[in-house]
Amino acid sequence: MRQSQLLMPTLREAPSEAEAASHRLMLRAGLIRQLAAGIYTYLPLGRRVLRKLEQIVREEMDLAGAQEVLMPALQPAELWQQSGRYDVYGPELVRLRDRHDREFTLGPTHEEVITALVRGEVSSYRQLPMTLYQIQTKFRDEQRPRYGLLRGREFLMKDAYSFDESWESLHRSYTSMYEAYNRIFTRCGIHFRPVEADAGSIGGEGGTHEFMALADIGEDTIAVCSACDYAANLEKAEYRVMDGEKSIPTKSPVELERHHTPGIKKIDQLVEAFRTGADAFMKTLIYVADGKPIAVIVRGDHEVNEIKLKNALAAEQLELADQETAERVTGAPIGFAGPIGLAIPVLADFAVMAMEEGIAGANEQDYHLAHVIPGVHLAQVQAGDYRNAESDDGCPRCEQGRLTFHRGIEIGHVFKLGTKYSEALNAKFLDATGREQPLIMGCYGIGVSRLLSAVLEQHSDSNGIIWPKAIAPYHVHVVPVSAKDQTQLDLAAHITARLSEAGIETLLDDRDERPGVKFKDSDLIGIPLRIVVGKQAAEGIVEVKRRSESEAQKLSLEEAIALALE
Ligand code: 9G3
Repeated sequence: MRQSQLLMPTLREAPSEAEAASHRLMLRAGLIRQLAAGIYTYLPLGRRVLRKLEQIVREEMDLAGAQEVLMPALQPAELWQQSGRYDVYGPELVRLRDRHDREFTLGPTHEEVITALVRGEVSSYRQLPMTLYQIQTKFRDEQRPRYGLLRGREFLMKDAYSFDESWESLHRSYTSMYEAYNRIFTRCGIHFRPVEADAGSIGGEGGTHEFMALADIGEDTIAVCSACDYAANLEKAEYRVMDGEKSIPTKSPVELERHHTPGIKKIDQLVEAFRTGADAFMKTLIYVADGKPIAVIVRGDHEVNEIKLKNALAAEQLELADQETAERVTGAPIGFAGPIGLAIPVLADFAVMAMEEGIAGANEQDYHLAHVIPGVHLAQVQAGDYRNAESDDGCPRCEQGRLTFHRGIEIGHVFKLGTKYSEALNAKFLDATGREQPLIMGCYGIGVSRLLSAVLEQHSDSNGIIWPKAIAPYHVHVVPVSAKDQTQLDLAAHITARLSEAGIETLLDDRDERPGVKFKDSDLIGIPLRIVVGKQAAEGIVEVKRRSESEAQKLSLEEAIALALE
């Protein structure tokens, strides 16, 4: 390809609103341009990379035995009403009406559509197991699209759906997808970790794993064991509850002490006032779960994990109580809430139950109580794991490991759905005994356009992009130094022709630009191998440099071509 013809508008600087490194690089290297918030056009270089990512996904899906389909983006609202999700999602679900005034959604995902399709086509266990997938544009009207392709409103997803006759068979389908994901992300050159995750809104009865690309810009936090392969999204991460933390110490009851603590509500104020550590306090938070107020207590130095709390309560909706509700149920402003004397259910984290005694709000404005003893004052509470795992907590799986925390970008998510959608949409099959059973489903997503951002978050330096070879937009960048020196231009053209004939994707910088501009652009767009044709062109000597290395080497024409063909 001749660069003088290529639509590749590089920029010296990225617009200030681009915060993520990958977003800045995509704009500067001319990979994408924004049409509207969270909505992008892929320019030729970006499209070439996206296509290579798609192709890796497609190859591994096909190898895993999945069959490619392509479903519509326009989905009749009736399907979402049958699955009960039409009213669950708010403005994030794009809704529209057709010319006959019938309601449709622009698909954010395709559980309903694929289940309705299979309902009509699969009727016997002999047709199972079956996994279908597509690579298709999804629409989610995010409130805050940001970081370029990391969180867009229109994006490319590979979504696969498996159909099995039994849970054992689903486990095999799930494992097959899980292993394919490991191969896909490895081939894309991504540093990633599969982690145990929470099923979230999609529901489903089985396990679920997320694939996290390690990157500081990532919105997710994962806990990783230093010794074994345990890794989990912080939403779900467990930790080894130290032996002591399960048993409630039997401390002889002493009188509760009322302390006047005017306006002292925050843990750091309490630490100051009582001259003790945050771990000496019992922090009481009031939540509303499906409309009912509940109190949860965690140690002062811990944070409530709302996903764990919601799962423990089997609640559909969970949110912090507002000031008015908190005052009504505790008799005191937020900050003076405590576990004693509440008429609502109280849940206490194991670490609180393991305290000999603690200081807690007195449920009275400007007062706290010392010598709250779990064995005495919290005997009726529901003890459980309601806190976030902390760095350096013990690993829940192995004896000696410690948890470390990392930021991650969710690039894949696999779910065991069970029969949630097949029952809602009446997708059944006749089993080997002739009985009608609901199909057992799994669903498996990869953010293909998000992958592009994840790769750039991990593969760049101060000069620009460093593409992994498998997904680079071109393999070799041929750069004649002087656009006026016919010898250099001829040799550069010759090299480009030789490589192209050999199937090497080659970009020739035939622009009439100063050498400095050419080299800056070459470093920016990050093509893995550069062949510079300069002063020694007449002697057939060129300079070859890998984008991933700092040193260049002088080679003969044939050596350079041989290297490029490797
Ligand atoms: C919606 C909207 C946003 C959504 C969903 C539905 C996320 C929704 C979860 C999934 C689950 C899996 C198949 C591929 C893998 C992920 N955001 N999810 O269901 F209506 Cl507006 O999409 N789907």
